[in-house]
Amino acid sequence: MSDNRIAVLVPGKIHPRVLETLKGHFDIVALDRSESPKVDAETAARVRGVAVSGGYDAVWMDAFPNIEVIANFGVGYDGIDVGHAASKGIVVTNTPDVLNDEVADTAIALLLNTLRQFPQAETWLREGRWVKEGAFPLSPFSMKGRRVGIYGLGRIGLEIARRLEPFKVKIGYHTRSPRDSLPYDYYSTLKEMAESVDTLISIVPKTLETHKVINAEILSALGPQGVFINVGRGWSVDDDALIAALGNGTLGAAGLDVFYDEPNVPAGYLSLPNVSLLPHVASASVPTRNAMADLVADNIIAWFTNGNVLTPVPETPVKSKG
Ligand code: A2R
Repeated sequence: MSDNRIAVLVPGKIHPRVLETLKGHFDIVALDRSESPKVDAETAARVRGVAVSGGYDAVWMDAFPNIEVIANFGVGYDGIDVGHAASKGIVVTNTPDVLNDEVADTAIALLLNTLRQFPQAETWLREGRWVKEGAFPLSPFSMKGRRVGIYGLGRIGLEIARRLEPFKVKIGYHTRSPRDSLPYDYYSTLKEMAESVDTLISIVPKTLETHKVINAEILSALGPQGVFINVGRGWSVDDDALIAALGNGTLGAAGLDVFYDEPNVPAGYLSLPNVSLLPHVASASVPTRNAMADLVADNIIAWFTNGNVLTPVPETPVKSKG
């Protein structure tokens, strides 16, 4: 470790490309994730930047008195205590936009898998059941004629809407503020949208307002032909209500890429035939994860070269270092 290079902390695991790039510019302080950091005061004082995947809390911020920037790997930054960062004048960055296409593609794939049961059909073939038992049963649902409501029409939600257009489905959305000049129906409440559509796609961030909002009432409004897709955060779903609705036919089917307490998936889902489950892979392709890794590193490099960052989160100030 050289004394005149800026030190950047990497707590826990991160995409290897982040480390490779940062090593060319900074000293890396790599620490295991634990409740509080185990580091000597001199090293702690040298750390001025953090590159992190999966969360960074107030205890870890306070343990390094000279942090200026925290770069999060991922567009969702709910794991970072941004309120605490803002109070200390620390800039937080995330990785928006570079994953929009991948996540939107995954949402459409998951929707089709859920409606048409393609994963189950492939298993049918692989297990030799096509030969022994004949054709795979007809899928109960189809994309045709669906009325789709998108909960969250931000950067990713808009890409999902655009991809849905060629499917000739009806498209609506719910956000707190309507977006200008879009050809989609706006609903001012989630409930109103759920009552008007039969397909709900959730792509909202994890915030206090979005906690378990996909509940029994919303699921029952979607109805027995209804399908729920989640590529946002598991936090937004009342799992007990969803498992019950899928089990008793209140809701037709669901496709989930995200869960409340990842990587733990409630056992209730695993035994249901009408849910399609993915292990949070929406952005998980080599090219997209490389782009996310580059943006993490570029934010830190930009801060220490120009005194600015590329993609700050709205809650933290972008103070120029002048
Ligand atoms: O409500 P608005 O007008 O701020 O619209 C945002 C919407 N949204 C909500 N809609 C209804 N009720 C809420 N309480 C609520 N909170 C936020 O979610 C906006 O349309 C959308 C978020 O869009 P972006 O900030 O552009 O996020 P992006 O990049 O689309 O990613 C969404 C989330 C991430 O936060 C991760 O959790 C996940 O997807 O990967």
